[in-house]
Amino acid sequence: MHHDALSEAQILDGLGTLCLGQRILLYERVDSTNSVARSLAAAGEPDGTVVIAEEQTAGRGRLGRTWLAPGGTALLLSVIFRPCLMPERIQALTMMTALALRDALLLSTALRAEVKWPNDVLLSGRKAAGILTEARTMGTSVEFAVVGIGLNVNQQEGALPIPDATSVALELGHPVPRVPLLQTILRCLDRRYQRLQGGQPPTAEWAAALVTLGQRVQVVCGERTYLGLAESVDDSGALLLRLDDGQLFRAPAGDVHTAPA
Ligand code: BT5
Repeated sequence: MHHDALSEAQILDGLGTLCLGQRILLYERVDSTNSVARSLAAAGEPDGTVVIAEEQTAGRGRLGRTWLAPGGTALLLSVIFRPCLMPERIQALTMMTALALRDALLLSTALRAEVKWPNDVLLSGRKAAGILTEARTMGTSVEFAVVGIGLNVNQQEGALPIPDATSVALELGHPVPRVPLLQTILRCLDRRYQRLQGGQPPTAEWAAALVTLGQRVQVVCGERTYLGLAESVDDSGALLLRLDDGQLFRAPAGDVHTAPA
């Protein structure tokens, strides 16, 4: 197994970002970088702080699911944001992060990633990264948000938890050094965050990047399943599904599966 250790000094070397990674906190092992980042944010840690871990003992997905990655193989990080966003626009952070991951994968590995609604990044149709955005709101504003990124980098086949997952190394046929890839991700995120803070929402670009749109899909929202054509998304990140009876259904969150034609 390829193991290239991360170091704060290497990550900061020539980083050149405006906001992201002004502070980088690197841990060998934590329960979840999102949990660590949330506590730090609640204690006043500034916009752009990055929490990274080599290993998580309780990595989280949405809805109590787990995120699994063997130590030292993946990129597991959470970014603290203090965005000028209304709480109902918080998914803009997930959108910009998915786009930044796609940008960074193209720049740094030449792989062409796809974005799947609502929070996945795919390589060759398989899940290579997941994004978990959590926010604390105060009235009509977002006090802080934590955006967690789990990107499969150097995992080999047996090290992936589900058959539908892949890694950068599996796609390229060889492992890659994680530090330059991480730096590229932070730079791409930094640029997109500046744009978001400047008032430019990522929705149109995100919609254009989504493989989900135009597909006939099954959307699972809690206990219920809806079948229809994924028509568009709105600024809150919700999926607009054209049901077979012609009605438009708005799915604020959920999971999509390709449906038989
Ligand atoms: C996600 O949830 O995809 C968000 C994952 C975010 C993980 C990062 S790691 C750093 C930060 N700290 C945390 O504690 N979390 C964030 P969701 O869409 O609910 O998908 C979760 C599902 O993805 C699981 O139930 C598995 O089926 C699958 N999964 C778990 N580990 C995976 C992996 N390494 N690669 C691909 N799929 C995985």
